[in-house]
Amino acid sequence: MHPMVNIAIRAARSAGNVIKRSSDRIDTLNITEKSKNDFVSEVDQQAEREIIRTISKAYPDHSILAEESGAHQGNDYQWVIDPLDGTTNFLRGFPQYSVSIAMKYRGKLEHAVVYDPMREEIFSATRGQGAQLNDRRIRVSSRKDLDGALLGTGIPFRDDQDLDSYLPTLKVLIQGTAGVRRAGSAALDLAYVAAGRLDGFWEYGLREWDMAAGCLLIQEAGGILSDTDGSSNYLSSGNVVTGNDKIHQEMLTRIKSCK
Ligand code: 2AM
Ligand code: CA
Repeated sequence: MHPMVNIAIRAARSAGNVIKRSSDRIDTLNITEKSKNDFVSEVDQQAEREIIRTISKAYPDHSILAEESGAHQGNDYQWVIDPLDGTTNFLRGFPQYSVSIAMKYRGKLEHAVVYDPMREEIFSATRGQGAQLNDRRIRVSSRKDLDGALLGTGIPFRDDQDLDSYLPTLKVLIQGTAGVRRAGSAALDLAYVAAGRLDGFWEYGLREWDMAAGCLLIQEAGGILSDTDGSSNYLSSGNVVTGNDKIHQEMLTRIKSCK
């Protein structure tokens, strides 16, 4: 395993410990609303500090982009961090959330870790080296079409998101599939596509820290990702559709038919 993945796993585990310790005292947490329905707690902030401390100790010159504290300028290596993806779930005791850490070198994704502290699952990948769940190699599903596929999505929750253009995509992607899940942690949803648990996933308006690690996991598990308009801008637009090549193509065709 690459030393940077080891550091990312160490950082994710220390954040996971903060999260697990706090999960039985949710009532006592300090919570603020970043924007309507978008929450942050002292746990997000403490978990992020743990991650940054671990990474900076190993790599003091690297840059960091983190959900709660923003950009810390350094060299061409940049760590993209979501300390607690699925905060709303966490704050309700709904056990579906994760820690997401990606490393980019000169803008290109090199390493990824998504950690589910509730299930002790570590999804990891290095560019060109494949993706793993704990010590086992993972692949995207081999399903040939949307008939019977299980899909994940994110339903808009912020006031500034365009629910009216999302809903038709939900309608066309429910038809003929085995169903659609809205689990609440985009990083974990993407990891589930990499592991073949979901056949595909789409969401609009994600931020880079929600997606970066999950996207590399999918690439390394043999999946395809694109923007919902078919371009390759998904990391900057935050609009993503993904699955194996056939599922991705069919999803994209149906999504485009909604325009
Ligand atoms: P966060 O917990 O790190 O903010 C998927 O929809 C993404 O949106 C999640 O990964 C989650 O990341 C973010 N999100 C923020 N508020 C949300 C909410 N009320 N419902 C669902 N997702 C939310
Ligand atoms: Ca997030």
